[in-house]
Amino acid sequence: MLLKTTLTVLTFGLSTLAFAGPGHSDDHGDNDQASFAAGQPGTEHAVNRVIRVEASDRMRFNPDDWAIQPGETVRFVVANSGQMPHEFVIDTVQGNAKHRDAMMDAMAEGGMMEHNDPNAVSVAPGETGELIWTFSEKGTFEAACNIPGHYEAGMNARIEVSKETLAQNH
Ligand SMILES: [Cu+2]
Repeated sequence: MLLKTTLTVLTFGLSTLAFAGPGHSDDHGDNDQASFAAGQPGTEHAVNRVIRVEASDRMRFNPDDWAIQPGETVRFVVANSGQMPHEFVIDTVQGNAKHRDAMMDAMAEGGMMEHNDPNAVSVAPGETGELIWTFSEKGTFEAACNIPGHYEAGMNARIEVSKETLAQNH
């Protein structure tokens, strides 16, 4: 399992090198398209809503259920009130499951995984992190803490992106 993952990463890296030619320098070889089904990273000036979230050692996000309109750009302000690190990753349910598998592999190799993904923010104990995200697609997504054991203990939040919330505001 571990070996297979390493080989996959190696192979992928090599093929990216092989196909990276002039004009393709902006191609992010390590970005998994599926992980962006929930939308895309948002820009500061596009923010039209701020959502404050508490991440606690009770393995909960509070609140943990959001209704969002398609096209909204949200600044998530994630405050870690606990004594252990937490993270906040916006993805599909399947995307977060894949992310947890990758984290388990990284841990098995003896290290923690660094989170540079644009759909994720890691928050140290007592700190506050921010993530700006544009929800361009309708659907049901989730915010998850994929640190081993946390999601399973309940550290996830539902994000419903639908036009119905838009209708309610008009
Ligand atoms: Cu956590």
